[in-house]
Amino acid sequence: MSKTGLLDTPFKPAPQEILEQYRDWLGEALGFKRAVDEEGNVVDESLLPKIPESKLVEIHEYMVRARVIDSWLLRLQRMGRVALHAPNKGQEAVAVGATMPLRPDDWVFPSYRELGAYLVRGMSEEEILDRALANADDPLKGSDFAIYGNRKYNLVPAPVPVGNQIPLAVGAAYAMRYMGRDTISLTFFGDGATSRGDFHVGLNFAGVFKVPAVFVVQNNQWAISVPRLRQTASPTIAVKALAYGVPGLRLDGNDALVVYKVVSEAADKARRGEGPTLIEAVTYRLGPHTTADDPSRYRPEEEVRHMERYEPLRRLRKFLEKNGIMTEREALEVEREWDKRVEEIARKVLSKPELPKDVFFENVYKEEPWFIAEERRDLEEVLRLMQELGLGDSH
Ligand SMILES: Cc1ncc(C[n+]2csc(CCOP(=O)(O)OP(=O)(O)O)c2C)c(N)n1
Ligand SMILES: [Mg+2]
Repeated sequence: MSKTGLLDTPFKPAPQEILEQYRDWLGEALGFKRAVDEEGNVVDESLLPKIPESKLVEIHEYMVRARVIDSWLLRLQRMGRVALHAPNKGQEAVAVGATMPLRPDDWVFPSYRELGAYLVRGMSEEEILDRALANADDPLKGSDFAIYGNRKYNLVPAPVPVGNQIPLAVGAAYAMRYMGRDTISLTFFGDGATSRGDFHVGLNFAGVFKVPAVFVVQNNQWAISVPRLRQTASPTIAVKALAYGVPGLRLDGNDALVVYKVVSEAADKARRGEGPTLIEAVTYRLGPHTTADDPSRYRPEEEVRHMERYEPLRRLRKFLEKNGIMTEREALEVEREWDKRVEEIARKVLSKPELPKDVFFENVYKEEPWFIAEERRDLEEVLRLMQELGLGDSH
């Protein structure tokens, strides 16, 4: 693709060079890339990543782990031990496929449906459950409005306000280049987030300053109860990037291999200083928006049944089996094994002590000011009183 400057020819059409570049971009933004179809058949050899079999087995294992921890979070929420969970089922290929090609020193800015990304970055199931239960080992010490994340893994805690991570990822990418590093940032967000100002602010800055960032849109067709067609009149989400001078492309987000391939190319490009890319990963949210949602009120069950045959784990397993890498039975064994392991972890995590009640006074000020000390004394007084009246425990 030719390198063109900004359009600086007022009162004239854009130069041929720009028109050609945009024609290419438009094709990609309206098209649809897929390496493996829902029956596990290779449909485009050129879109398969050139990675060893062991890497394919690893992709499968991470996707299994993401599905297993997701189901445990759901169970623990139903048991009343986890306050809220946003199910990931059906979107594991995007989270895993997009994070695996990154380097450990790259930065990941997830949304709230990327358990697979946390695992790939090195976070353990135990840490994820400690956080979800907000027990004494919770790395974020019970703080609300931040989901997981840990500096150890260059994994930024996901903000609850939709799309807030987009300008943060852009700023971090800009800072990395400013500091002369060749690290990049990758951020995940949903179709709904592309209607927020933060998306447009972030993309605009990224386009103007050619920051080393990769934007991965998990287009799962729904933003709570708002369907994709009510979200935007744009024919695709990818096409929105073009307005900011950023290439956008569209792919099958339930095909882990095409996600891996396209993200690794976008990451290399960003690393070489050739600017950002937006990738629209077309997928489907098989579960409810969160455990506080009842999707039967706004979407027909038949739609979900229909989309199940496209789900990413089934597809990868068919591909692995057809290529003699792993049988269906072996794949199910991997799942059973992880389910057993996570059950043990869940038992361990459930028996850990709670956070101390005054934990929210910590990590705010380096030195405690008088008014916090006063609030802390008030809390102690309330807790003492509650205990006297038999209204709570003694933490
Ligand atoms: C600024 C803001 N507005 C509204 C909400 C409530 N809310 C939480 S998730 C969500 C839908 C987001 O949809 P999408 O970006 O498609 O992500 P998905 O949940 O589908 O993964 C909304 C409206 C919020 N958290 N933040
Ligand atoms: Mg969505």
